[in-house]
Amino acid sequence: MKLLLKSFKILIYSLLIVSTCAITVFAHDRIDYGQDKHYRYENLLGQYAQLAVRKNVTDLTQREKTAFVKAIKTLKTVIPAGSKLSIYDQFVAIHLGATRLIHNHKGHSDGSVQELAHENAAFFPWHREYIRRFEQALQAVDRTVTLPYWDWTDAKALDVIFNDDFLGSNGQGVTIKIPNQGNFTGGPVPGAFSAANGWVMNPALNIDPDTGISLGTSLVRFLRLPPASNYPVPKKDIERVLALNDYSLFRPALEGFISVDEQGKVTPGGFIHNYIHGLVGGVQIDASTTPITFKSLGTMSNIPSSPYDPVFWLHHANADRLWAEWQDNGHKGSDFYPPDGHSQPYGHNLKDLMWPWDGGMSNPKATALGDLLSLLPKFNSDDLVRPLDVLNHRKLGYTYQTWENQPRR
Ligand SMILES: [Cu+2]
Repeated sequence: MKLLLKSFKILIYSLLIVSTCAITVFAHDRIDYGQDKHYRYENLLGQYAQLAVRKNVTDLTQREKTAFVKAIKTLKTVIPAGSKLSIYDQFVAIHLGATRLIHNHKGHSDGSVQELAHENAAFFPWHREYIRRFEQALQAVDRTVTLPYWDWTDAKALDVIFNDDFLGSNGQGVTIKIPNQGNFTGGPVPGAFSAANGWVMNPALNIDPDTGISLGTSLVRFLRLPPASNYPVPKKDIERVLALNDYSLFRPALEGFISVDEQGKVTPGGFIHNYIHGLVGGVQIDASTTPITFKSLGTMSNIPSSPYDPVFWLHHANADRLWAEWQDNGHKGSDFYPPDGHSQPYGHNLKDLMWPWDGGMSNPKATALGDLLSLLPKFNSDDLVRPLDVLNHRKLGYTYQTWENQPRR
């Protein structure tokens, strides 16, 4: 009898737990999470997993800011066995490689330089995988750290991020005179991310791949240098992009190659994600060329090496958050992406493997990038990632805080 009672109790308890789980899963956007920014989430196998919660940078506590900077600086100093680069620099090398390598994919490559991570459909999937791996590297240093995101429509965010107590201020020491606009300052960043404090960039990786010219060893910012000086990004601009149903418009609109107005008229230009790269790094218009070209001055505006500015991770967490929001908002599943069948260059179709997680299927050939090939980290042959594999960010083990505090539209 006692035993029966005991099993009955256990049954009741498990029922209680199951019903709590059901509510929990149903309302997972509203669950409290502990101070370590993880909350329990029932995964597909019915087991609890911890989802890392990415917070708005303006909501970070001082302790969280300090932990984030400390973990980043640790990755900058730890050099894995057999590597010439620190873990942080390996991440930069991968980004640079993805922008400017020649890949020979068996059966479908013409041997030309390919962009694996930008300017096409894999922009969101590739960066989702890339920044998740970086977040996991940070968590190997300090398991409480998650990537904060930079909501570009948040006026406060700029001062919170570019502050001496976090990612450092604007650069200093260089004055640029812009006709009719005044004098603007930028240059090497002082503080925790200065070369004097150990933030020394590898000149072979901090490079303009178009010219092959190295951009030196210091983190450089020209914050809000005209013409890329408007901040914050208007909320309606983001909402208009989120309302686009077609991924082949949503992606270039958020990446920043087109803008789509209310009437659906498409204008080419540099907007949103691309614009923010310029807002931090600084770009100068060179009117002496036809067509007019833009010269990047700082680290963020030279996109191939831009992960050398630690704000890169916050910037891309936000791009990923907006993609996730678009997905949650009626665009779940794989129907929206280029299907298998090579309609796009290799790496951008739904079931293409994304270099460098392609099991060695591509044989990258360095172009003008010196010994980049010898610097790249090696990945296991079974470490394979396709756009299809990263469409559900929760399956990758993280979510965004936004949806817990704000009513969904
Ligand atoms: Cu990128």
